Amino acid sequence: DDRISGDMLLPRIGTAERIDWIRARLSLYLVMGSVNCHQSPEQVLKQAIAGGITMFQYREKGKQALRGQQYVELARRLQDICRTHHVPFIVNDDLELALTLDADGVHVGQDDAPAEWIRQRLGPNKIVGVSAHSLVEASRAIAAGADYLGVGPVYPTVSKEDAQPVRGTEVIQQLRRSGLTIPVVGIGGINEHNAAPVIRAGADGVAVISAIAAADAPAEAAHMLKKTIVQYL
Ligand code: 3NM
Repeated sequence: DDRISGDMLLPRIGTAERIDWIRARLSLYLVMGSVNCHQSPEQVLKQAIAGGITMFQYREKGKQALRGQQYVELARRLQDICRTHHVPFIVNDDLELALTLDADGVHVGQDDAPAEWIRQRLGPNKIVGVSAHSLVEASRAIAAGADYLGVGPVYPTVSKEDAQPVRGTEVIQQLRRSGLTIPVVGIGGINEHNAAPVIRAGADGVAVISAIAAADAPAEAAHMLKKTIVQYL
């Protein structure tokens, strides 16, 4: 079935409509787990949606991360919220959870399961995102069937322990200069004050954790970020 997050229709893989659909939903991508939140994850997600996020990734990582039943139950609750508001719900690095929940897609890094495998197991009617840190990794991800790329870290981040060296907007520019048109989000240390160069470099949006999840007012934070992005898109 090609219906995702409740009743949205994901256009067929390989079509221009599919690419446009993904691109539009990358403009403000919230990535989050319970560890990143200063209030309940459900409250943060609801406020972030009210503030204008366009996609959500459940990323439950780190020493304090939920496990087992609690991990699955939080995922279900966040997925419900996403469905109600027609926001795609993507699972970070856990194909089995994505299949169990019938999530809208999976995002994998370079050290996770290969993107080819994820695409094969999910089929064409789900979203596959891949983290890429270079032109070579980007090209491989595209060949493997990625719908979009996450490129980072653009700026220093406190949210990922094993983050690669900071690359600024260089890799994003390089991808675009080399003619790659795949939808791209910049990630890593992005906030309303430094988002503009990411979009100007050729990204279709930004993915953030702390700028929204750790904000005192997530709705306000999302809204301010969205304003900046839309202005430069
Ligand atoms: N991936 P924040 S950086 C999850 O470079 C993640 O691929 C990165 O969190 C990458 O917005 C990162 O708080 C953390 O900096 C992003």
